[in-house]
Amino acid sequence: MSTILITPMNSSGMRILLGPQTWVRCSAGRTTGTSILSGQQSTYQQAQRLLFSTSTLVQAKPAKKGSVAVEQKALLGRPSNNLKIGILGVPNIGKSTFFNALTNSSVPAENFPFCTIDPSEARVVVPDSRFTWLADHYKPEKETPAYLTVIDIAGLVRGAAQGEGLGNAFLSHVRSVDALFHLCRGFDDPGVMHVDGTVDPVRDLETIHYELLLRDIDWLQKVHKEYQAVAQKLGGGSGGTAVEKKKREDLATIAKCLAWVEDGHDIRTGDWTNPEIEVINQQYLLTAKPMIYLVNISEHDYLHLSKTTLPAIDKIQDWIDEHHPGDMLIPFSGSFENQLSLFNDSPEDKQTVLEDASQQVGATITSALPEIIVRGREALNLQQFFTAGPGEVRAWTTRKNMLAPQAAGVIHTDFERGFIMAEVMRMEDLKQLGSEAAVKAAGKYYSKGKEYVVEDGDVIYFKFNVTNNKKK
Ligand SMILES: Nc1nc2c(ncn2[C@@H]2O[C@H](COP(=O)(O)OP(=O)(O)OP(=O)(O)O)[C@@H](O)[C@H]2O)c(=O)[nH]1
Ligand SMILES: [Mg+2]
Repeated sequence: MSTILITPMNSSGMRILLGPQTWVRCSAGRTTGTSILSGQQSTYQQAQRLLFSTSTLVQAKPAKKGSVAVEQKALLGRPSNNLKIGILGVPNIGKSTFFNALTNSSVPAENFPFCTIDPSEARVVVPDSRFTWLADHYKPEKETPAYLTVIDIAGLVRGAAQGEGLGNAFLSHVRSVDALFHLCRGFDDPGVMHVDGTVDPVRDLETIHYELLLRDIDWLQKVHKEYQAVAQKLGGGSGGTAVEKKKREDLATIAKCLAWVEDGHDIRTGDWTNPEIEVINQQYLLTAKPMIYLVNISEHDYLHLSKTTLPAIDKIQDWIDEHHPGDMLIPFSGSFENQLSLFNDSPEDKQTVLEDASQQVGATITSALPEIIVRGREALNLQQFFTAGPGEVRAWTTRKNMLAPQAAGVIHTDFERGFIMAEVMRMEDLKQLGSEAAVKAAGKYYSKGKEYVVEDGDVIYFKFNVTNNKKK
């Protein structure tokens, strides 16, 4: 598990050290909890089988009568559990090299712009010490971890919103993903050409942001014009189709969004109400997508990151703080990760390489990729709950804020339809007390009803009745 050290920063937030070389800075209040990372790599079987237990239950206390329900904040983005993160950036900066190292793939990564045209997709196991613990504890026949789906997309150049480079095709690839690793080049190498002639990560970040923003402005202007025409046609009367009435109702939110982007802000940085978020989610706006910034630095800089500050990284961080406060920055080295990935089939050799590198520089060197995967999944607002038993330990992916019956529906639609209750153990209780029996004996095995919001890391057994007739 990686250590998280917090050192004071300026007024904009805190600097957080994630192991010796990966650091991120984020605004106060946006730091995440316990790291779920595990350094262990293993191969997992993918068969699916579920186990259910009948057990002594502790009934969860019902909410007090008259208590005020706290409204859950709606999430920007598609309401799906099958979300994808794309790799975004200007051409020829190491996006495909990063994709290959991250997903153990071998898509072309050559030294010319627009080497990538069609997007590539791959899945990568999400490292999670809780899953590893469950697998060690239950010693199941099958292990099915959580995955992150990553898409390598084509490079974007200035003017893309007007059709430059791959233009609209590229932007439709960005539209099809749910969050973005925004990669920029921080390494100097005269052998690797840059489309703008020089290495300047902040300029590159601005290029991309400007194009995404232009595209959203263009889109919202069209939608605004259309909704405005409908609203004028309907006036305040009761006429019009349901679709037209909805457009009239949504016009105010569209106007608010348009003003926001025309002012130079990303949609995701706005403070939107839940009904506004519902309207925004219908528009698939590019600047609504969560973004994690990755700076590809040289191997030398990466290895010495814990000992020196890099002006390039500070400049990027300042730019993020000013324009996109709260977004995360993670430095990594594409060439270092690429070399490490050659040892993916031999974890011992990989460990030796890391130990050698650590000895050489006098600091603990680790791969940045596990942290990047975990942060990418968090950016997608995905979390996992577990089912565990001797047959299978499995991580199930849900969006955050999901109610127990919906989470049960991720396993099978029958579970949602016939949901009776969820028997829930908290992972911390299970780890601390050592076994399911001990958790039950301690009165920490809870029975939760259909209003229960599933928490990240819950170990759940669903009870359901499939003899119910389907609702017509
Ligand atoms: N020196 C150095 N070269 C790198 C690094 N990462 C990638 N490269 C080189 O940069 C060139 C472009 O790499 P790609 O991974 O294809 O870049 P890309 O961003 O996917 O490029 P497009 O698909 O054309 O947009 C290749 O020659 C890589 O070997 C790095 O960390 N250091
Ligand atoms: Mg590429």
